[in-house]
Amino acid sequence: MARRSTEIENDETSLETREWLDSLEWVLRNEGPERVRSLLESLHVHARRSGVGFPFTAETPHINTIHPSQEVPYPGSREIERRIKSIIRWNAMAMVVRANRITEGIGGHISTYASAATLYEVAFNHFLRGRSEDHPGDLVYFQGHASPGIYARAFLEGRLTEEHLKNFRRELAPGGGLPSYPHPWLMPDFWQFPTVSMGLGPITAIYQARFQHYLEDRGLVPRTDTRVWAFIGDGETDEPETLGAITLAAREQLDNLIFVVNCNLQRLDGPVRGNGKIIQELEAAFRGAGWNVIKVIWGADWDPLLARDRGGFLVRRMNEVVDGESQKYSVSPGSLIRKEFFGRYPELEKLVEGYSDEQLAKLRLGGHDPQKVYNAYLAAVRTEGVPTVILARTIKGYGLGEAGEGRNVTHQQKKLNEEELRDFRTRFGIPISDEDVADAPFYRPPEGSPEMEYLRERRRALGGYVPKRVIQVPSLRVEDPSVFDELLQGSGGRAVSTTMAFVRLLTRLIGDKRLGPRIVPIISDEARTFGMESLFRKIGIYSHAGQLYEPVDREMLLYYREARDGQLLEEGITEAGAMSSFIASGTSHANRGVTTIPFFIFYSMFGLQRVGDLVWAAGDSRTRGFLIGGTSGRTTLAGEGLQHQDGQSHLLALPVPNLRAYDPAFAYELAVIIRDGISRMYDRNEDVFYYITVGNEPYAMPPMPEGAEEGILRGLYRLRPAAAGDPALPAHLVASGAIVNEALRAQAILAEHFNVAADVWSLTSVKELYRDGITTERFNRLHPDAAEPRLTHVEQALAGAGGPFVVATDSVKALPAAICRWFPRPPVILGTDGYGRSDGRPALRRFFEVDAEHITVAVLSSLAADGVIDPGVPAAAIEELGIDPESPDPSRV
Ligand SMILES: Cc1ncc(C[n+]2csc(CCOP(=O)(O)OP(=O)(O)O)c2C)c(N)n1
Ligand SMILES: [Mg+2]
Repeated sequence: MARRSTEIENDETSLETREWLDSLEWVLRNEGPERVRSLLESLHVHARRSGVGFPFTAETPHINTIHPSQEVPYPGSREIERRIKSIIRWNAMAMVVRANRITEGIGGHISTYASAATLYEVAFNHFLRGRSEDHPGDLVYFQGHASPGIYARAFLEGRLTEEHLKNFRRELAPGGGLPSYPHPWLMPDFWQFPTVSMGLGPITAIYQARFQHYLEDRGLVPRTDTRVWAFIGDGETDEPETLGAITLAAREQLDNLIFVVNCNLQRLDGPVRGNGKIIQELEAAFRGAGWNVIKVIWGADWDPLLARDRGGFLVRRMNEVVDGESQKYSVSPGSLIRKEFFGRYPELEKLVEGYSDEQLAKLRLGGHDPQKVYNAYLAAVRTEGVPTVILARTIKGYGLGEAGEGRNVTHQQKKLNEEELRDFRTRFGIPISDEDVADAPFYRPPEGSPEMEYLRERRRALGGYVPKRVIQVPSLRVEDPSVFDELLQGSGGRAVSTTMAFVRLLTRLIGDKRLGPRIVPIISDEARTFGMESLFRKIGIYSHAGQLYEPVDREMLLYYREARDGQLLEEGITEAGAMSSFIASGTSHANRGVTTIPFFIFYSMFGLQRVGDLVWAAGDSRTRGFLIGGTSGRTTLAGEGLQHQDGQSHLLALPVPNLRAYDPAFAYELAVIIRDGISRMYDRNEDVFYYITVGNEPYAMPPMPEGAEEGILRGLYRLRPAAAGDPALPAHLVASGAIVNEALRAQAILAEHFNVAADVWSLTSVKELYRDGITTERFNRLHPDAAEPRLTHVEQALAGAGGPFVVATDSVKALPAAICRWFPRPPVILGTDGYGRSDGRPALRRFFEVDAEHITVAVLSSLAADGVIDPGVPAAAIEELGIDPESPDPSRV
């Protein structure tokens, strides 16, 4: 095995190299690191100028960033902290083991927290500030799968009971239990950030840190040193969201942001980079992006070895061992480590001559060494001007021994047998007897014990418990309710789009004295698309750096104005980033004690479809705010074709429980919906958020019909009753968004040419009707003995309406199909299933069969099927209206 590397021999041990190194050492000792840096820089420049090229490297050697000489001593009691940590380890493990005994296969994770315990405990005991009168507290994104450890700590702190722990992953048990992962929806006083969909924690943490600067720069909160901590898995860094926004963090100088990546080298199935080195790879990525990178790879046990490694053999060996091999060494006996790791070079073998095999097996890694972790955190919080990432090397399943430590199966390990429990107990010194250990009882030290006193004192000193979600904000209303009037009164015949109406309303709202400053418009490079560029000048684009250049369009009225107190968040082309800002803003009432009102306006096709998981996380986070899906409607967005024409976002909004979704046709509908939204979210404090689609088709906006408001909010109202046609030939046209205009046109055709008296209904929200419908159905199902069954809103609205029903929408047919069982009879549904096409609106509506002519034929065909009119009538109408019955089925071509 032993191999003498000629390369090393020639380099590290050659006389010439030694002389250079000795000189460097002398300079370091006598003149300090600054001088060393400057000398190396000069050498580098000189070499370059002499034509010596250097291969690019963004990596530093695979050793700790902080040299032992730069460390400060540990400030706390290592011994008591170790005991507290051990107890938390035990309870976290016991929670999972017990849950799986009660319900086979209920899941849970032992090994993730086992590897991260030191990373968390050092932070809890010395860094994470709780929210108090004097400080808003730090914002901490816990790794989702580490939740057993966070619960176990809260149990010691007295914030959770034994009952809670017993019912981990059994929330539906009597008395309630604990959710598997961090969910503010399920524990609104505890969890702040849903992190378990991997990648969402990191990206939302970055935008959270930026949003903290935004709030401070705009003077909405006092400037503080609140920090955002994100604990992340190394496997999680594979998610594009994890690394996708790290350049923003550096560009924005987010020194209030700290990433802690738990580099246990494993993910669920196996090694993160078996054939490579994840720590080095991440170092390069973060350094390249401009972050301060602190590697915490080796524990203090390695310091003397590194100090004696004069020839650089140890560092070389550390650099060359790939992660798959490292993982193996971390669970191998000392004899194997001696043979395979140190045995590679005779100098290394010699280095550990005085070490027993047992000592070699116990050489601790950096992420398990509180001294190293403390110093990394200290350096991170002292860093100015750039964000910090800590790459901490740990062992997955640390302490599980044979039950899974460092094994590829460890992520899924949920059961420990009696012997394994006993070993765990003994290893961590938990005072549980041999008789009791098999039951995996929870353990809390008695009140007054040094552990409890210490734990409480530490949290007191740091301002209180973490995590904790607190809401103490006054409700918020518009100062001037007349801001909505303009939209309610209609456009006076002028053709405008609902998008234009929205921008008008937003501008008015921003001008409102009370509400205005709290509004946070968010854009992902589409402000001009939606005609919002006037906001650039008016309220400014937020930039922490201000504007360091004279914009090219400075002469123009609406120039691109960036400002430190700018109000608009122009995120660039990142819907995921913009959604993260939306969440940060929409939860600022809970996380920073100030209400802000986000309006994120985006291309509807690149919203729920593209960042649906972030929308789900927004719901879980109890985010309040408005998502505005612009240019929606498969046939309303002309020209853009297959990739842009959205006919499904409302269907995707349907399953998000607290998301209210509206598809208004007219400006007044929009005004009523937004007015109600503001009232619900900021005055009545409901944890809902809104998805409202707007279109870019201009048409005259009518004034609001008398008494329409309730129907608009419920989702359906009679917009225009039939004014002509034979009352004995009734029909009902139900339409949403811009297709309402097609229904109105069909109403006229039907009356004029076919004597049919059709009412037109505006369907503002399928989702509201659906929610009401399933709740009503459920009540009736469970109360069969009630005097009267309850009626759904659809049933109430359409009661007594005779004749056929045709529903026409710019969405897929499955959307209105969700509510059609409450119609007096099954309606004909016209919708836009299929891939879009690049063409104008009339051609698109004909192609997708949602135009007035198709609506007309649908009514006539229904009447013929009812036997009310002759089948020849619709057949002739198909001909007369220019419809080709043999045209291709748009849902299939
Ligand atoms: C988006 C997403 N995909 C998959 C999962 C399932 N999952 C849960 S944990 C895990 C592995 C985590 O590995 P790592 O990030 O390294 O964390 P560790 O447990 O090793 O600390 C996976 C794939 C998830 N939670 N989210
Ligand atoms: Mg991992």
